[in-house]
Amino acid sequence: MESETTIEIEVHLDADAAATMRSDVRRGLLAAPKELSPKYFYDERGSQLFEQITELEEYYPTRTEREILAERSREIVAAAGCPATLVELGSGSAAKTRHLLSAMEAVGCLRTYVPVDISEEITHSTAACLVEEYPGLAIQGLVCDFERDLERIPADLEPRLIAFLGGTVGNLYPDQRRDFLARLAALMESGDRLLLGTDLVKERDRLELAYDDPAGVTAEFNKNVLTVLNRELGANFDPDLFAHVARYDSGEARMDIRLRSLAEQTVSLDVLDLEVEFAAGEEMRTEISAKFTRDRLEAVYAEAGLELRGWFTDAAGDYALSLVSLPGS
Ligand code: SAH
Ligand code: AVI
Repeated sequence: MESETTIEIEVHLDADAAATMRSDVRRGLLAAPKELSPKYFYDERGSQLFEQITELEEYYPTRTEREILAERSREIVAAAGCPATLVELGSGSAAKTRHLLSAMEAVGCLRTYVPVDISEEITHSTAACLVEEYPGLAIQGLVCDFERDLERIPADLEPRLIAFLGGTVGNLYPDQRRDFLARLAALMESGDRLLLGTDLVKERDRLELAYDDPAGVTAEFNKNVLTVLNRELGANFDPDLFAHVARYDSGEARMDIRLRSLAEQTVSLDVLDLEVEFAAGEEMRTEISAKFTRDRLEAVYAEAGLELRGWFTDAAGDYALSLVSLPGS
């Protein structure tokens, strides 16, 4: 790369984002059953806990996706038409993304990386590391809610490879996922490609262990959302009065992750001027994590106006990366 190394990070966690959090949490706590959005897991501590999860023996998705990227990134970059820009949704530490960036650098097409993440701390630290590792790389990061702010992704940097790794698309409900992918499709030009990481359907025992590790890291990650609400919304949740629950729902083909109240209790959220009752044993959903098959994904893409162009999986068939484009492009 001959261009100058630069970092620009726009932050869109403004008054509107705070208002969105207040209305999301109020709606979720007043719903029956109660529910919180997984996007609120990721404060600085939540991002650190997720990084610890990725290193657990039981949590196979990260290392499997890394293996596929390590082996196939050159092929993926070539199939994506050697793009100059890599946009990454939910970029986090971008640990595995290095394989794609290095493959782009090796063929001489890498110019710009656009990390898009709701966690400000991790986006700044990832950008600082990447400019050291890739001299000449221009970083144009966005700290925002990718559902709310998708249309802020720079449009003048095509052809782009838009990566959405880690299986994070599985944390969206089917209607959210359809709208999200259709909005992405509307932003894509014919030369753009989407690279989507998805966990695949497998035996219940492996799935449940991956989301309920014996060391309790996933339990701590799950309960961290309560600490976020305590800080951001003046709440008084006691994380010790909730238990982590992770069950596979084979009918819906998704992990269903909850917090179970260990006692009858009342929690107040001062900023919302709200008091919420929990019955002993009551469960509040904090995340779903959908598991897919190739057929189902083809239907998901078609419904959003997209087409599957490439399929990259590990030998055991545990995890897949899909290369997706607008139809016929
Ligand atoms: N891509 C990384 C991280 C996955 S963890 C990997 O594969 O390991 C999910 C990431 O998505 C976190 O970094 C989290 O902060 C981010 N995230 C979750 N919901 C988001 C949202 N609504 N908008 C933007 N980023 C979000
Ligand atoms: C970020 N996302 C894809 C993870 C997953 O596997 O659904 C989040 C996670 N939740 C518990 N463990 C990991």
